[in-house]
Amino acid sequence: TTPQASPAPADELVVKGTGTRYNGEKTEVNLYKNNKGIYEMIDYSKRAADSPYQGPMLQTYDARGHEVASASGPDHWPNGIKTFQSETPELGADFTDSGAIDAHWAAGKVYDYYKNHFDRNSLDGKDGAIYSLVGVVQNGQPYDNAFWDGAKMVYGQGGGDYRTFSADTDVVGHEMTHGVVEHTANLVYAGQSGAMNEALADYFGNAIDLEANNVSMDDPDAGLLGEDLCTTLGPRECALRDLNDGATTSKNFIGATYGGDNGGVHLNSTIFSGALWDMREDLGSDLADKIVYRALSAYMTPLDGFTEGRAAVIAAAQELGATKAQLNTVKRSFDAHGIVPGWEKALGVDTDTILNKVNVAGTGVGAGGGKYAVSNSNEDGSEPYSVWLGNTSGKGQPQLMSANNGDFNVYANTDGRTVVWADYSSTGIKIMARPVKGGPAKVIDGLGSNVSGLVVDGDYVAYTASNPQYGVTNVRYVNMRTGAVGLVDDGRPYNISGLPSIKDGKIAYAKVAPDANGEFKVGVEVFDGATGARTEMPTPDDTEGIGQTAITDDGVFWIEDDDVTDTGQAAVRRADADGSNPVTVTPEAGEGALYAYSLTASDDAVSITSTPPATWWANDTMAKLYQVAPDGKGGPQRMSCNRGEQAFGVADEGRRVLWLDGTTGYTNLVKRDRPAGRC
Ligand code: ASN
Ligand code: ZN
Repeated sequence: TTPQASPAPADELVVKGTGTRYNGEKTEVNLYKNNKGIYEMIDYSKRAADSPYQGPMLQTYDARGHEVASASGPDHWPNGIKTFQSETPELGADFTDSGAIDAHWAAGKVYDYYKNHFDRNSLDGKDGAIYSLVGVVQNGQPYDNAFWDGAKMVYGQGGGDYRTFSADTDVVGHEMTHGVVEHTANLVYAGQSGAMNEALADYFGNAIDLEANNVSMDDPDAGLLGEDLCTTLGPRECALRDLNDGATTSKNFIGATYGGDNGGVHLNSTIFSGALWDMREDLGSDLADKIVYRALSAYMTPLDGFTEGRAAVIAAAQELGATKAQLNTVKRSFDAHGIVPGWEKALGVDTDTILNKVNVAGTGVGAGGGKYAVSNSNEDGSEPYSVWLGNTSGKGQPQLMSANNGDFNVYANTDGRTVVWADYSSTGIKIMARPVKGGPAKVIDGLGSNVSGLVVDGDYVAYTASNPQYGVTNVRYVNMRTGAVGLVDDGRPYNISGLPSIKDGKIAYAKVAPDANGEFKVGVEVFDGATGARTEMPTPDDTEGIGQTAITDDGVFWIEDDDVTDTGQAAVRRADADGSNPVTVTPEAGEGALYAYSLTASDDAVSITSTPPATWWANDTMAKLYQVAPDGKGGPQRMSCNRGEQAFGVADEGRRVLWLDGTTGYTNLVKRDRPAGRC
């Protein structure tokens, strides 16, 4: 836990030390000489003499070699770390190379900026102590990042191409501004409000960098964030972001779901910060900074989106007496970045929203029999997940199915009669089932670790779990009526099975198993719960990979990758449940080929998630849903023309599909009842 700020022993509270910054500049730093005569990186100078509070304001800790996990979160503090210490007030190369000088010096500059411009007393506005932990690592390796964890700044040690992340004043300003944001508007760190949180951290981070280092707004690199972090790359190549990148909502808004950068908080921040930075260029730094700070501290609220953010800045400008011309400049800055009321409408979303802001990562959506089941969290995704059930039509109110027990309730699925999910707690994983019509939730199985991929139909539930006996994963099934449990592939040594689907007591799954010659073969199999029989589906002997399966009254479907030399395309194939009548639903190459990544099917349609190869985030290369007839006739059509990420598609009945959609910057559960066609 956070150490208490101890009242200072009557030694020398403020001693001027000297050191050298990463950029070679000699600088003064405030040190504290303790009663053993040691100089510590503690700065007592910042607090006003008449402050009712006591103790050190700024403390910079030597966290070199400590794991980032031990340092992140207000309740985590690495074991036994101490402030940086020296026997003399002249701090040598070690203090430079560790990033200690820059961290300590810059923290003082950030404090001064907020105090001098806005009379703000520290990050919390209440003279709260400021802790900087410098030099953490990740799994013993360089950690190329920095963050505000709700109570302190933590800087990664860097290494190779990167310096320790305190090396750039804008990064220090950015992280400390997260602290200011938390104690003012408290913008929720997800989706659009999260991108604004990031934008404000970048805006003030850069403003502070320019002031502290005497750089003018006219400098072509003034809008770069993190440009000084690199050991070899120049500023432009090194920078993490550029507030002058000209990003707009219409061209550049990345519709990632919560699983991607909390819904694009960094990916979309320069749209908002770019508008603020334009304003700063046109109004001058003094007025612009006052307006932005006033907007942040008096007008913005936690769930604001870009449009509310614009309104907050305009309101602050008005309150501060901006002229009509200045107000027009403010509006023009937002206009130029596409931040205008109703901008999301122009995205042309063609889906029905079933649930708003489903802030969960990695735990999909289930559907069947007209019902959906999905995990949900709170506004910033920080709360344990609970399972909700609702109608896929969108009518009526969703119901809470899992206990509010502090566990992570995940991988929910339903056939319209029963809801199943996995309850992850600190003591283990339970497989839960609860009737849709009412009645308590029951534990139906309790074995396994790494549980995922739950499916349910009628009496049967199947899921993937680690099999401790052979250290592999297998599909396990439960017959809820008889209580029978087992592994679909019988748990034979070295058999691996996964990606299950289920219909009328038949479970389809992908498997890897040695053949008679001991050679490993991948394939698809169907296990019949009633007879115990296993039927192989017709896949080529030399297939390279099998993906998700689906089973319906119509047959068995699977993803099949026969060529690993292409750019990642994969075919979708089907056969009757007895393995006969194989059909290529979508091919691996040529017209209609998809980057098939996942699959879901009803009796009327097969819906395929396609994920083209990508080296960076772009709407075009994020997951998209396609739908095709079970026999492949007519070829695949786009399910929806929404331009953002379409993740965790799940078929209900008919042609209806639900999925998590990130297009608007919020992770919404959406549906369509038929494909959109061509986009
Ligand atoms: N440096 C990042 C930031 O402060 C760390 C993070 O992703 N939270 O935004
Ligand atoms: Zn940030």
